[in-house]
Amino acid sequence: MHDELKHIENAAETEIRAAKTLDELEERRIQFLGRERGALTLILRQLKNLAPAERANVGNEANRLREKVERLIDEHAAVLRSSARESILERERIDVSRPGKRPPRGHLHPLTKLIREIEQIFLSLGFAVAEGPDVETEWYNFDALNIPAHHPARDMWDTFWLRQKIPSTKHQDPNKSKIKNLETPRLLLRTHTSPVQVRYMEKHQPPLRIIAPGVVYRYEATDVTHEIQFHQLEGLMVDRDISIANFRYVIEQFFTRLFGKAMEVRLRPSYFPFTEPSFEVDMRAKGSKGAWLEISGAGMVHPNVFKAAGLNPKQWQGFAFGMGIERLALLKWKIPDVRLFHSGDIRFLKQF
Ligand code: FA5
Repeated sequence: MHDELKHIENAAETEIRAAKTLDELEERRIQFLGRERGALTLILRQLKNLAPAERANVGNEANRLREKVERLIDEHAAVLRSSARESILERERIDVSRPGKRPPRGHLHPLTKLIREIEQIFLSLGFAVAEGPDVETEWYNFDALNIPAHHPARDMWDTFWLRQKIPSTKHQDPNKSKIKNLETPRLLLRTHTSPVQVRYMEKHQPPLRIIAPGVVYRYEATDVTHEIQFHQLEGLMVDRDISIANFRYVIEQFFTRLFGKAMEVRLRPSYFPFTEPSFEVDMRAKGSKGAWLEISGAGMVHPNVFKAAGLNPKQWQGFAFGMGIERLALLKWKIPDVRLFHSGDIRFLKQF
């Protein structure tokens, strides 16, 4: 019996430790401790055949061995469980440093990028950024800019007028009928960003330096350089002693920084009702013999505009300019057709 117990003990030690899974370990438990045919159980069953002294002796030894086998099983179960967890962790490991699958993402529209770049350049020159509404009144878009009703200069801007409900009268087509109720301003989609000049000067005392980028609308046929909806960049600088030389410097600085090379400008006499004198601004790379590109309208702020904004034209002087942002973009990126910007064509937009 002692030998048998010794044999079981040796077998238990090696075989329990050799179990590779919890299932195998359970088989080993049944093999040694199983109620029916467990090796140790069989020994304990034979105890009754032994002499009393021998019985106590072997009984003690067998119980000690059972405890040992139970302990071996528990210990090995713990080992198997923890390595099972490790293998699960290993299998399900997530390498957070691996490049992921990116969801497709859009990016800023090229015009938005360009406008932000323009704003940065002017901010660094000490200009603030101002805004005005897209739906404008006739007063700010025209009258305050020295373009009274019936003035032929109104023809310079083909206007989208807004149909309005006039209080206490029938529907009127504002293009055809005179509005008797002068309290109700006629509304339109602004044809240029110049109204922001007036709105800003009403609220701010000079000296002032602003740009006003924004969307404008014109009721005209589209082609490679004309859209019915496009962006303008308005600029305005007012102080006691501002001259065309100040304008030249600012605008040359702007083009030089925007195009990343030294640019020069040429001013040609022109006409705008809200500036006097007025000019068209042409530009080209400095020192180049290339063609001049017409890029902006500009001039010295007309005294009537100061008056409309509540400023004394004897006290203040300023320059203003207005240019098409799409036209700048066409030049900067050598794009052949302005209509691409609003086409929504992803193949075009992806290139920026
Ligand atoms: C004006 O709108 C004046 N308000 C500019 C100005 C401001 C002059 C301040 C003096 C002082 P004009 O109509 O020329 O001017 O338009 C200015 C620029 O807008 C043009 O030079 C051109 O670059 C751009 N532009 C005009 N029409 C269109 C169009 N249909 N599509 C795209 N860009 C246009």
